[in-house]
Amino acid sequence: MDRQWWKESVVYQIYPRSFMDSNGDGIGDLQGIISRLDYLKTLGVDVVWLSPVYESPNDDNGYDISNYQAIMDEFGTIEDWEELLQGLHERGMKLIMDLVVNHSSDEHQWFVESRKSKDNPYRDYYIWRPGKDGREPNNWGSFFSGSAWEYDKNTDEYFLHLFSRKQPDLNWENPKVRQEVYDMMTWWLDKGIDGFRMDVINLISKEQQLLDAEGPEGQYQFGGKSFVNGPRIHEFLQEMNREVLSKYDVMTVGETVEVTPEDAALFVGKDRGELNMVFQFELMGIDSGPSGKWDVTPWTLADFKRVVSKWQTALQGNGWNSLYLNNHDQPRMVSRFGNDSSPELRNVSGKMLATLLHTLQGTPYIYQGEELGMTNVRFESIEDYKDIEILNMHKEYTAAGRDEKTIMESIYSKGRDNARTPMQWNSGPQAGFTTGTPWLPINPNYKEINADQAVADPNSIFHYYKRLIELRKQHDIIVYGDYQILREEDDQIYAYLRSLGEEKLLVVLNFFEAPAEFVLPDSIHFSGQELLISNYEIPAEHSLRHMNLRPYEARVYKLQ
Ligand code: TEU
Ligand code: CA
Repeated sequence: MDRQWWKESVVYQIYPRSFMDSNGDGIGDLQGIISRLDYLKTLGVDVVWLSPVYESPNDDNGYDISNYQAIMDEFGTIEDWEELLQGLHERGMKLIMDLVVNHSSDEHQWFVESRKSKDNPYRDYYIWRPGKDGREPNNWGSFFSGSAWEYDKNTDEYFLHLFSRKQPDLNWENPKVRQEVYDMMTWWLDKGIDGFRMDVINLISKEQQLLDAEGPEGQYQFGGKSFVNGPRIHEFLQEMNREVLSKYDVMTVGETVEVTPEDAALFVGKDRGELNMVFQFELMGIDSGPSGKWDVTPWTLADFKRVVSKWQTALQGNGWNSLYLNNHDQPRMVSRFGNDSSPELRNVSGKMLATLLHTLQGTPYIYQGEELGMTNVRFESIEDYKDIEILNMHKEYTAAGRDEKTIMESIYSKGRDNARTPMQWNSGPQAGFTTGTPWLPINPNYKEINADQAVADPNSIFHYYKRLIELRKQHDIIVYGDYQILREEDDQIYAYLRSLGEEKLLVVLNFFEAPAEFVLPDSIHFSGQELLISNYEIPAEHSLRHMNLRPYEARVYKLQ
């Protein structure tokens, strides 16, 4: 068993803008986080992943960085950051920072220089190309609508931006860029951080001809073939590991869009010398239709189980999974995969989903508010939304003549602001998040759904998460056990075994509101059983051979 602290950890993601405001400007900040560290300690998480807090014009809420070694004014000072790091370490928690180096902000000094002239020493820090026939250099579309190229009149060339036009892609072919990144990483690591989450890290290597993507004339296309897991990606990551990461006891998780388990094994394989784990997007795509995330289609448990099982088995013994259903880019999981139609169903379905995430093989990631069962939001007007991805989509679809109601329904289902409404701390004004006006409106359900209520209620989702995290510490099998799905064809129940030596862990999850019967395969023998956790009261005398499961019922047994 290859024991590693990052395999045994539970990570909690903080989106600083929406976590806790300490100075009444309606924007979360570092001192706000510091004031909530005991809450995190009570929950029992081991690592905090802090979304970007660096200087940024906030075109993409901090994922557009203008100074990698300075703290955004709105969030506080580097002294506040040092205090946060110390506060976490004193409580036995670790801190990983967000590394956003596929692109910088266009207000970064490097880009300010680069756009000055074609022979500026920083020109090749970015990807500049002349236009073609009076148009962009190729037909690639941006993740945030429109072209992935922006014309810059001053030097009569275009620069590449896979995301917003204020997020120019860095040119990783340039060894000076790579060295700048490694020096910056070393600066943060020498301050004592415990690792990095790496933003779209598998996009940094582009094939150099920058060829058009296939697709009908006159439409922007996803150019993924030219930059997803590009030609030099493993060379770059192995160099980053050799030059920087290998010198520290750190945890790394790469955000890798479009990866398959086979690709992932090349990033996280034990002897690859690259990353510890990656965030895959396949599971996040099971409710997207052919034209992408806004083409909302119903997901099926068959698809859900197929994807999770594939990843569990593909990385078994050679790599490691990250386990998540929520983050700052995804809608709230209890609304998307659970049931938020009533407090009772939200409670049991939130606990069922948590049981899945904390009993699979891999490191679980909790996104702020997930432990409270926070839900999606429905703002009446597009004016209330702030996310650039939402606003650009709304503009593009409106211009294309789509009707407002359909557009808003897509935003209600999949918009990133679902995850970015401020943390709901209590039932007081502005949910205790701020004494001012929040940068994004609070979800109106904060009076029922908030941390004070959850911590006070032993039957809350919060205390269920706390118990799951404790179990992880008590039972190696939860971390290191092999995974084997049971009753794969069942379209309502997700059941699986984890095995480690003679021990077995049986997990049985009813994914829906309808009651369901589960019959344990005869092939599973055991002499003793211990119920470790369930989201319902289970009568002391009950059979494991045949279970009648209530709505969203989850059960975890240790079998001897
Ligand atoms: O996200 C990368 C990414 O692919 C997301 O844009 C995702 O595909 C999309 O939002 C799904 O709705 C990372 C960051 O997590 C995201 O917040 C940034 O906007 C993006 O990179 C650019 O830095
Ligand atoms: Ca503030």
